[in-house]
Amino acid sequence: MQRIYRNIFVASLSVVSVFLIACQQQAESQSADTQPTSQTLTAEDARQFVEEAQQQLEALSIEGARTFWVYQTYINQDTQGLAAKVSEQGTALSVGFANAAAKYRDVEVDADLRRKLDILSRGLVLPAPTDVDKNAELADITTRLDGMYGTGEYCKTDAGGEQQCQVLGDLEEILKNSRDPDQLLDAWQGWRTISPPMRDLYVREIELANEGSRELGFADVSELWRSNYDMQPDAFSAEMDRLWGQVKPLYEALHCHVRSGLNEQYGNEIAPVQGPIPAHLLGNMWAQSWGNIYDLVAPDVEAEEVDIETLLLTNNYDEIKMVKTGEAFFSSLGFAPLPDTFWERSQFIKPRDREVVCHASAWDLDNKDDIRIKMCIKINEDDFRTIHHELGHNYYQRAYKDQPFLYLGSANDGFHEAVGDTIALSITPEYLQQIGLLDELPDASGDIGLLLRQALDKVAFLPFGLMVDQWRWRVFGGEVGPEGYNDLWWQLREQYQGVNSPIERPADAFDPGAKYHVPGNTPYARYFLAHILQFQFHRSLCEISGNEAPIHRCSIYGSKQAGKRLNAMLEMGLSKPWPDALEAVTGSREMDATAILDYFAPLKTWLDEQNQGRQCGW
Ligand code: X8Z
Ligand code: ZN
Repeated sequence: MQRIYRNIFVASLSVVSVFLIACQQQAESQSADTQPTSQTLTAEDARQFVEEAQQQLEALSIEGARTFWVYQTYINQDTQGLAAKVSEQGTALSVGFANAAAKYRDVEVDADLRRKLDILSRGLVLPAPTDVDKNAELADITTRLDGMYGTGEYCKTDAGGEQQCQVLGDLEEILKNSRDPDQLLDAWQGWRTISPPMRDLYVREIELANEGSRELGFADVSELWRSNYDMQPDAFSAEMDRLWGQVKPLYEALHCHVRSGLNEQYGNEIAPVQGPIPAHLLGNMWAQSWGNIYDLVAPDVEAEEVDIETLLLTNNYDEIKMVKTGEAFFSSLGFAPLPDTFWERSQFIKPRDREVVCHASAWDLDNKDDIRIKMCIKINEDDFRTIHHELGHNYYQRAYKDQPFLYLGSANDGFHEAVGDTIALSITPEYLQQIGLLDELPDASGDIGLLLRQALDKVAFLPFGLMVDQWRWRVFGGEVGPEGYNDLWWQLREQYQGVNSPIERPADAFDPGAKYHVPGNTPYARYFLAHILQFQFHRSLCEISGNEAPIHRCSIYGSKQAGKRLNAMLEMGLSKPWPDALEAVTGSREMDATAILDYFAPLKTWLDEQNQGRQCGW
């Protein structure tokens, strides 16, 4: 996660100080007493209001971000208390601004001012009710949930009677490397023991945030979240469905091939040849990307393998060198190097002696140059790619830093998630050779293997990227009560991903809570969009860079023209509707999945051949 505007909004308003209280009182007294009534409000009033809101938010954002940084890199009672406090104060202030912004609904203002007012009224992720006690309660819950995930571990007593605990990183290693179904199941189930205690807190959190959303004029949190895409909320849901419809046949072909490979490996008992795939067999804790089981489904052809993890290890890459390599890619496109403070202040490695949130994120602490990443890097391909992902956030943040405060964000949240991934699509064998990691280029017969490896991450992710918020939108909308949360989760997992739970889930299970973004309250539709957009960006940037090879073999490494075009989009920040930003890079104003389909076209042909005679679907 990066601190995009919506997150900054919460953090930025989340500031502990007398200063804040003064600001807050000022904001309240202004909206309550000194402001003219909505009948007499003018465009000039609106301009002044927005100006003042921006100033206050900007002033407060730094301390809020610092507090959350310290909390997430040093979780304990004290930092949790501090984080809850700033969250409480920040939400109160932001809700104040959102309510005040609504008063300008009927005032005639220019498009730029309207956009800023809209951002103020829709920018909260979890608005609290104006009631102070409820606001404090919500802040306490959100902070605790974040900490519960960060400190989660699975403990059991070993044969010698000793208590042994495993953290997420340990359990993920098992999911990635083990081919023993019992061990896989144990790790898979074990991680899910962290979340039952989250459920009641989550239920209350939603109650409070729905109430807060209603006060702001939204039906519920679902409508609020879906209203941030320069279109009507229902049109956005339909847009997601449309994009999914474009890629579904490709996903189904991949699913069919993978299920067959797993069946060969594990047999009918564990991995049935028909129906959904048990979720613990796919190499990833959430079955969201499947690259780690490439060996089980790889083509039979004799082509040299390009295994990035092996290349990193044999070339003695350490965590810092991995990040330096990511930075060098951006430099090759013409972006300025990262500041010294990035290297001094980032968290690259999991600290040994304290609890932290390991889930990767990118931060902008001062809305200017104090950009950082927070990761617990492991030397493997997933993390090499994630480093590029996080750096994409940082370079985006730096590119839009001169925008007004309310425009410090991406065109829509999917754009922020897509930038670093776009760069990582250029990690081709040729690029690896250029940077000295690979000696010999594989010939074209290796393309299918490379494409399959890529599809296991990118295509497999699509229905997961979609279903997480399908679940949350329904939960927020009250379509299902707490007793049905877990069943709905698995119903959607099966419907979209064709994946099921390997065992019956206990009555108190709350499996969504074992995925970071649920207790962390990060909207998830953004990742689905990013997985579509990154291929659109890649296709266009490849063209701009003069590439003539098939797009899956294209690397934009070293292309200043591509960098320039990308930067033109990045520096717009949130200042324009997203179709304008998309047009700046691609010339098109529509999100469109044909780019991902083009990229994987040779693989789709191959998968269809492999799947001949197999009964696909679930
Ligand atoms: O959360 C992330 C990034 C930080 S924004 C590491 N991602 C999603 C996830 O891990 O679930 C990137 C891909 C999807
Ligand atoms: Zn991200």
